[in-house]
Amino acid sequence: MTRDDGFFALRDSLRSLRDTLPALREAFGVTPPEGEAPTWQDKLARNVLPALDFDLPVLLVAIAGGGSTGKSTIFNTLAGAPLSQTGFRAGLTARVILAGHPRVLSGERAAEALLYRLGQSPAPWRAAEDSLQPGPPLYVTSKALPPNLLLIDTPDFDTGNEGRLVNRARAEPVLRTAEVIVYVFSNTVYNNLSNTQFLADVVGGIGGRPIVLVYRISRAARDEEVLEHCRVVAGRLYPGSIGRDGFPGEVIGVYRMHESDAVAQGEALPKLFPLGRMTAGRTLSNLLASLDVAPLKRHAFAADLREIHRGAAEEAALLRHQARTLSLYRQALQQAMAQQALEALQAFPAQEAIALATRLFLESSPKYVRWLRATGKVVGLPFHVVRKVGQEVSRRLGSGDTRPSAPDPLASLSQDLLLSANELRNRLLDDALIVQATEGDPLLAAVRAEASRPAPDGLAPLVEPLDSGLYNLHVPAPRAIREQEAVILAQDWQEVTAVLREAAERLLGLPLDIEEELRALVGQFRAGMGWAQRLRETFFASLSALPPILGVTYTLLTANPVVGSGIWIQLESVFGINDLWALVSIPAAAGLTERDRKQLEQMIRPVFQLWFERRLQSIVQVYGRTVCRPVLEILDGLPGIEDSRFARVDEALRIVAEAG
Ligand SMILES: Nc1nc2c(ncn2[C@@H]2O[C@H](COP(=O)(O)OP(=O)(O)OP(=O)(O)O)[C@@H](O)[C@H]2O)c(=O)[nH]1
Ligand SMILES: [Mg+2]
Repeated sequence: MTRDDGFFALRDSLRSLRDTLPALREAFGVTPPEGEAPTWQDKLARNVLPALDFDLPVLLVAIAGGGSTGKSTIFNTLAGAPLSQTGFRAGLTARVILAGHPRVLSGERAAEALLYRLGQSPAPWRAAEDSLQPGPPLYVTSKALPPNLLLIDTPDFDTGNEGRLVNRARAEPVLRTAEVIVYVFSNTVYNNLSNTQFLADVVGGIGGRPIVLVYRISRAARDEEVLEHCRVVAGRLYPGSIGRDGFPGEVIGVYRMHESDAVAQGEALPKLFPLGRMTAGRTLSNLLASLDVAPLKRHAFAADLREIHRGAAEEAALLRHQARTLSLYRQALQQAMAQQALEALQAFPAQEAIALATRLFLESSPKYVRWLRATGKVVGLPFHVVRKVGQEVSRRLGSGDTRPSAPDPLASLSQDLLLSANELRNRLLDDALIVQATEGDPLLAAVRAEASRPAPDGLAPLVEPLDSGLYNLHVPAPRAIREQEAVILAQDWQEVTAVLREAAERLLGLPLDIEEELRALVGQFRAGMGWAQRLRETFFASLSALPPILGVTYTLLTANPVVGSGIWIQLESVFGINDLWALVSIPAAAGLTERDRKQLEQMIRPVFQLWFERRLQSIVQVYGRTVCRPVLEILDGLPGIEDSRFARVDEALRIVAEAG
């Protein structure tokens, strides 16, 4: 950690705020009209960042003081060129001059930004005489200046003009602009109250500035005497703040400058002799170069930084809220899609499922084959043709290779898909998606958390408790979605219908690819349950009495269902929906004994779960490609709460907020 790290951290944070927050805002589709950026952004770009937007810590130092004290002479010495006119007449310098290394003072815009408090656009310097005429501030580059120093020469603030000290009003914004003030005074005025009082008023009013005292006095004066005079001046500037060496902490350096004819005649440059312990023998340039710039900038821009922080934090909070609203909506939409898919998944191909399970069971059980052989149903079949046994069972169950003989299952599935899709579309047009949840649903937790936060745009979700541990979650549609109502409405419904019909064809029956997975499961539960040994001929007989397609109903249940005539199957959390149960109904006419029902349940459960998982996913995907596509596309195009830019903005805000 070097001393400059603080400066770079502050600079980079401000740059990051300048770039990241507006980019995020834009990503949310908000673009303020030209010239109507939020105040914080304007302040940041115009006032604060220009003073930090350098590749090295740069200090803005103003040379201030009474008339004819030698300000311009020091300015020229540091700048390495006669930029400001000097002379014996007090009140000579009539304008502010800003000088900097070309690396930092890159042009008019930089000068304007640095001097924004002066309220006048600076003009380029052409000749030293320019400083004699009143007018806008001047700016000039000099390669002799150290790049870390921006130097301001100022008009004196004590020239009398019809009894009024006109320069004082002008000096205030200049001193406010400066991050460090070099105060030049001479022996004749050091004890003059009115002179120091003005500066005291200003630096007091602007919350203090670090100050370097330059005392022009005869070389005959002893250092102790010189220091004593400087203490008097310092005490006036910062009353009540006495620190080390009898100087207030704000005084960071003291120099004496001898009266010199050579200097007055322009034959020599003035020399500044360091005095006092805080100066520690350093030249003025070295002293300034050794300063920790970040706290000085923070100090000079304290009010601006506070305002920038407040505005940016407020905007970040709003955008974050929007991102959370979007993410909640996306989750709710997933659940709504899953719920609508459930409604279309009413027909479980039980016959096929039983046949498949049986076949896989047979294939995995040589014992069972022996049992079948013993019953004489499948005589003398070698093990390698055990597959045939499965097919035989299938045939006996009225299924297998033949299609289930329901009343046009394809037509009814297409119809269900379409109805569900239509309902889904209507839900997308609502101001809020309402989805049901139980206590364990992550969406419920997310909605609760969001409902407890402030909603700057008024879009707050709502938790509505229903009976028996169920909740209705009202998740507001984000602005971006509402704005797309027309797009959602304008969807080509015929095309949607065609896609759904085509999907229905692929969704009939059991998914082809579940066999392998099921085989493993069958092995597991056969070993666990031991139902194999108890399978009886009458069980198979009872299966053939089942209707070809069994109706399924889905219910959110917070307590285990009472076992009834059907088969209850608890489903693994689907798309964040917990506590979901399916009831595969078995008509009483099937005449299953309790034992048969149990056996059927054990056999059907894993197939059902696999079937359900795959089918549900497929249907949700189909809805995602059709009815929900416009909405999902919008959601995909918008930043999520996990967008790294939020974290960057937070980090930047944290650094900007740090006490200076
Ligand atoms: N003898 C002597 N004269 C100096 C010294 N420094 C500056 N001067 C002279 O004092 C006069 C005033 O100096 P400036 O640098 O113009 O003073 P200033 O503070 O800029 O004055 P204004 O711009 O009028 O406020 C000039 O003639 C300088 O040459 C010094 O150290 N010794
Ligand atoms: Mg001057």
